[in-house]
Parts: sequence; structure tokens; C-alpha cells
Amino acid sequence: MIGIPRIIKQFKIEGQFESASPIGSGHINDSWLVTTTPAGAPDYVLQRINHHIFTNVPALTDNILRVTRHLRQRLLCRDDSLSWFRVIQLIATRGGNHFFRDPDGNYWRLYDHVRDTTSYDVVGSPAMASEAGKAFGLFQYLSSDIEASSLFEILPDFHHIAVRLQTFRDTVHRDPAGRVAGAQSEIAFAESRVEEMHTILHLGEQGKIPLRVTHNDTKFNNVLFNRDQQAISVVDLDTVMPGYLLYDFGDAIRTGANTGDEDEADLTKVNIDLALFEAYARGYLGVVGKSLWPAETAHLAFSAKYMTYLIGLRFLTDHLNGDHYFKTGFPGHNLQRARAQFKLLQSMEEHFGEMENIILAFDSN
Ligand code: GN1
Ligand code: MG
Repeated sequence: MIGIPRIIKQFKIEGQFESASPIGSGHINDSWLVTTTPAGAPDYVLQRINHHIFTNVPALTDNILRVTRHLRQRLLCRDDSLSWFRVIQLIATRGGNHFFRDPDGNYWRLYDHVRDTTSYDVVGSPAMASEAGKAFGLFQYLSSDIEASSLFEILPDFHHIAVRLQTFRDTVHRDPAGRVAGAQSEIAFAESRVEEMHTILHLGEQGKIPLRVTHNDTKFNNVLFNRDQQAISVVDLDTVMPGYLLYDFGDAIRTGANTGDEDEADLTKVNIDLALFEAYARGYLGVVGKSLWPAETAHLAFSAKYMTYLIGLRFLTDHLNGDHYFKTGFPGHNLQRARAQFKLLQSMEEHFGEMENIILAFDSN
């Protein structure tokens, strides 16, 4: 493989390459933090894009450039109250592109690294959940005047329940990795919730919720926090494309109001934390609350159940298919992730009335 220093040479960076170390816990791309000298020169985030999943890297890059430029432009036109928000920036290559394809066919890109920031896999406090809500709310707000259909649908049907179910059922039927017998209770769990999980799709088909520009990967670890634990940016813009706002809200709750890790083995640790849920919703609705359509507000609590189910279903499908999609750390990792998601869903089901009341209380204020 071509070495990282040679990759970095393709990009117009400030300073000299010093070091590269793996960062992040993404399941798809590979990322490194790149430091430079002299000491004051900026750091960068280098990524190898998984082009087996993101098969159209030029279109992907184009989406990101359009959205980040738009966000920056809108921030410029605003008063200082939003000056805390940073928009990550793709670094150009010497050839004038924003990605580089190496001789082995790998695709690389470079972002600036927002100084003194960290991301977290698990939420530390309601204050941080509220900060994350504010950041994703602002992302939603600032991208709201991009025409959704003008963005390339980079991963078609990404959160489409009927398509995901079809793939799941085909996989169960084919049993390509011989793992169906060992996952009977998870398969039955998934099948038992199918009907209710079509709700958002139906709302869209009935025109009760609009297609918007959405982030589509609003995991808590895609929020950057500064040293004072204030959220100042959102990252991982690969899946920004047309979608429903409910997907973004739900996915943020799935990861941002879970007391356990996404792949927690001890299921007693996996629960919905209502204080975190309330805090995220407060931060988020404080920014975008007034622009939501009634059916969006009415299904915010449900969206958390939906996205938890959907991602659980995707982990289970990948397990049954032989682990070709998500990176895994050990045998059975995807099954463990699916179990943790389904446990979280059960916890949400138990507390669903309280979740709905929390949203109702915001809505009546
Ligand atoms: C993947 O790579 P990462 O962690 O940012 C996945 C998301 C899932 C997530 C589950 C392109 O995101 O859809 O919600 O794993 N991204 C893609 O943790 O499939
Ligand atoms: Mg990510």
C-alpha cells in the first residue's frame, strides 16, 4: 500500500507532515489524525473512503462540498450568535480535486481538524446531550434552504424500511453464512415489530412529512466538543442527502440517550435514559422546533424506536450475511450489536409513554 506521507503530499496542506495515527470508531471508512510541523501549523483528518460502499466518490464529494459551502455562506450572513458553529472543510489536492485516487484504486480525502475538539461514543451528561441536539439542530436549520432533490442520493433507500426488510428476509432465506439457526430469537424479534416500523415511510408517502436535506448519520460520536464540553461542529457528512428529519432525530437518540455502548454485551447496561432524551430534544427543538410539521413533532418519540430497530436490523442482516458491511472487532460482533439495539428498543417500548409526554411538554410551550 502507498504510504500515508505520500498520500498527504497530494493535498495542499500548511506545514510539513509529521505523523499519522488512527482515530475514530467509524464502522465504514478508515481515519487518521495527521499532525504537521511547525507547532502552530494545522492538523488534519485523513480518510480512506470505503468505495465498496460509497461507489460514486465524485458525487459524494460534490454533495459534501455543496453542503459545507452553503453552511459557511449562511453563517457569514448571520449575526454572531451562531459563531460557535464550525463547518469542517475539505482540503483540495494539488490537482484541484477534493479526493485522491491512489494506484491501488483507494480513494483518499483530507479534512481540516477542528482544533481542541473531541468526540465521544457515549454521552457523559444531559448537558452534553443538549449540546449535541443544538448542533444537529443547527445543521438542520442551516441546510434547510438547500433544495433536497438537488443533492445526489448517495446511498439510495438508506433508511427505507421496506427495502431493508426485503434484504433481511432474502438473507434469512439464503442463509449464506449458515448463521440463521444461531440467531432465531433475534430474527423473531425483528419480525414481531415489522408492521409498526412502516409508520414513517407511510407518513412520507401520504405527504405528511417533507423530504429535507438530512445528515443521516447523527450518531453522538459525530458531534465535536470543545474543552468546555460545548458542541461546536458535526462531522461525517458522507450520507448528507434527501431524507426525513425523523431519521436524524431518531438516530441521535439511539446513540445519544443510550446508557450503554452500541455494542454492549451486558444488556442490563443498555437502557433509554429519559433525562438524556429530554435534554437532546430540548437542545434540538430549541433550534428547529418551530419549523417542524405537526406529523414530524408527533413522531419524534417514535423515530427513536424506528432508528434503533432499523440499525439493529442492519447489524443482524450483516451478521447473517457473513459480516461484509460493518467493520467487526471479533466473531459475532454484529450479532452482539443487534442484540444491544433490540434491548434498547425494548427499553424505549417500556418508557414510550414518558418519551411522548416529554415531547408533548415541549410542543405545548
Ligand atoms: C455506520 O461508520 P459510521 O459509524 O459513521 C453506518 C451508519 C450506522 C452506523 C452504526 C454509511 O456509520 O448508517 O448507523 O455505522 N454508515 C453507513 O453505528 O452505513
Ligand atoms: Mg461516523
